[in-house]
Amino acid sequence: MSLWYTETYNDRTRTAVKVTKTLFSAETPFQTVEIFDTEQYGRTLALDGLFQTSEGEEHLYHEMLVHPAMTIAPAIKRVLIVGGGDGGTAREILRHPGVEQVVMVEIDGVVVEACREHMPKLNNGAFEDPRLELRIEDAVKYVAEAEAESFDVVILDGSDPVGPSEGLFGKSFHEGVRRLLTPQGVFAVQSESPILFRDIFVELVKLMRAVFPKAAPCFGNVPLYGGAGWSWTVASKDAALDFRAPKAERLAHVEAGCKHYNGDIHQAAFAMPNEIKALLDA
Ligand code: SPD
Repeated sequence: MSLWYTETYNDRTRTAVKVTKTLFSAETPFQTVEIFDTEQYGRTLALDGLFQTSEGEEHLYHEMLVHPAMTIAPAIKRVLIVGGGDGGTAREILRHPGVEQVVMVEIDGVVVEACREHMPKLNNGAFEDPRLELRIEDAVKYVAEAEAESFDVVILDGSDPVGPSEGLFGKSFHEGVRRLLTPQGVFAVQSESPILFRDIFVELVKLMRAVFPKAAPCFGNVPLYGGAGWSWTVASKDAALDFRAPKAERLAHVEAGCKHYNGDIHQAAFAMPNEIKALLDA
């Protein structure tokens, strides 16, 4: 028997995917975690009824969250991941040979364990990499207490700004990230859909521009998230950092193993549609 799993965004818009089998379902202290099989995208993770990632199209999300930041950052030795329990972000970061240590702070250990068991392709061995330190704890607290200027890159792979991720969209969290980045450090976040969740997108980019000397969104598509286009935003503590100048050696190494990201995509992704430019400049 199959049924439709429906994610409801508001009273105007929904996305539905046909489910063939439920593989995992649990109520954790933080959220409802579900993994199911789908005909369209293969194994799919949902948290609190909201689609997070799927084996079939996750590369469109994880490659765009990670590689624009990782190819432009002046240094990439120490990287912090906030969230990212499915392991896809860690997998992409660890493909950069220049990375010496990754600290991943995920609030919900159930997400990590369920994804390791039911969606192992997502992490592809990242959790066994000796460079990865997994910490199951609240990232808001971790960021507030971590040593200043101790990370070259911070990648925020959170869910939507409801439930356990709400604090990750606030000013004090972003100021905390700025504090623990090195003077030329780079920060990348998933910044929601500029079409479906326009207000959240605009507010977040403006917040990042207020907290960091430089921040710019890049754009792509993640079909699982409503099909209306998605965004990621990169910020830098160095106003002079050129976001359109990925380092050639890193780019060549990483794009060879990507299904989506490459040098052309990098340039195109930072192109700003007129209506978005007007909203962000308003
Ligand atoms: N609307 C869903 C946004 C989810 C962003 N995070 C996905 C986690 C994938 N690692």
